[in-house]
Amino acid sequence: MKGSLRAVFLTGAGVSAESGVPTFRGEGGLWRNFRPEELATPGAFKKDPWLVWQWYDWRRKILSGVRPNAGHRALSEIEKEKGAEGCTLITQNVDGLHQGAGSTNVLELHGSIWRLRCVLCAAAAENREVGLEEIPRCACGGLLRPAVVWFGEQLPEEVITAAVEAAGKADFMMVIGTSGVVQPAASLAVRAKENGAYVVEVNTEATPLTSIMDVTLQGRAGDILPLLL
Ligand code: BJW
Ligand code: ZN
Repeated sequence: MKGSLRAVFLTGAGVSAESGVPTFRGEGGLWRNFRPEELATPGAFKKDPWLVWQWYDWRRKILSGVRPNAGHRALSEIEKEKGAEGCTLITQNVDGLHQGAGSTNVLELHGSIWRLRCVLCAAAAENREVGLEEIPRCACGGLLRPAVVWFGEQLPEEVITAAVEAAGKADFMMVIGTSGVVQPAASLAVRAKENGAYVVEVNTEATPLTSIMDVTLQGRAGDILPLLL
């Protein structure tokens, strides 16, 4: 991992699973029979903002009590060893655990659950309160929403632009703990591979991305990533 090779790590919910954060899909990943495709949408928020907020408040409560795990820590160590310039961490996670572990060159493709944004005036601010009794509101009166990316919404332009560039220039990409079904995140791995990167997957299960991988490491991120050090 040392030297001038450009490494990109693309992570998903599986990297936080060992911290006790539920994943989206698969066993134990659902909430009240909803699928993310049904709750994480602008339409769902428009129809029933309180229902969507209850989901986010439940998740923020869980997140406020968890800590980064050995997988997050290993990625932060790798960044320290290699230097942040040659080491880009692209995450789909909104939990902030990579930064909590000390990673600095982090691209949050799907935003952050700890930032709220007004649906009327777009004012945004960090907010870590949990245990909501009603929908939070902006000073302008508009409803506040989590500053995350829902289905059908564009990813933050500067973030996806930087991620596409990093993936295209990568010599090495490791894809960790993502089901690889959500776009455009999953296509970053394809882009890296097509541009000549050596691609490695770390996952407890096979995914739609497995077939393009040079190497697949089947197992838990928290067990496998520390071995890279
Ligand atoms: C372990 C482990 C352990 C467990 N160790 N591993 C092209 C084709 C078809 C559709 C589209 C397309 N382009 C765009 C779309 C539409 C859509 C999309 O992708 N749909 C597909 C589902 C079909 N995409 C979008 O709408 C995106 N926007 C967009 O493209 O804008 C332009 C556009 C607009 C309109 C039309 C067309 C284009 C936005 C996507 C936003 C996703 N948002 C969410 C919610 C974020 C906020 C929140 O957190 O609440 O992001 S959904 C949810 O899924 C969340 C995640 O980041 C994302 C990915 O999930 P992830 O991380 O992969 O988790 P899981 O649970 O799925 O998988 C966990 C994995 O870990 C599993 O594989 C386990 O095996 C593994 N694992 N424990 C290692 N210990
Ligand atoms: Zn406002």
